[in-house]
Amino acid sequence: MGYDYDSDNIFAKILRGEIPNDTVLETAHSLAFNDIGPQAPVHVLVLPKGAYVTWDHFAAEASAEEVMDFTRAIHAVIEKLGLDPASGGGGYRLIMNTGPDGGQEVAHLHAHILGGKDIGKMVS
Ligand code: DGP
Repeated sequence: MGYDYDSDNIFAKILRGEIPNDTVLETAHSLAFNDIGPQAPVHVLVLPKGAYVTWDHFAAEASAEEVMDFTRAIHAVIEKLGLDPASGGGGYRLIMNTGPDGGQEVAHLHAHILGGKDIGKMVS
């Protein structure tokens, strides 16, 4: 088994500039853009630019600089869109669908940030 990255996936094409995206934020190692089929008023995807299939792949093999950049990029999107309750925002949900049981469709690690309204509870 192991981590087998397919560079033909749609987010790899977006990162190479072959497919356009609605960029929210870009850092040295991460890119954030609006989801093509938003499930909430705010639905942003945040990707590390490196070739990582899943969160596990990233956590195991990314450099400390990439991990910090990705973490701070997610935070920067949350701040930019005014979602952080500590800054007066209404909150948000952060999701990483992983593998077939987790419903992951695109095999390049991405975090979903959902918010902009009360989106209810998923896990109690
Ligand atoms: P997941 O199921 O976690 O792999 O989420 C994949 C998400 O990617 C899904 O919410 C739809 C979104 N998506 C798929 N193709 C594109 C695209 O070409 N552009 C953008 N912006 N989003 C896309």
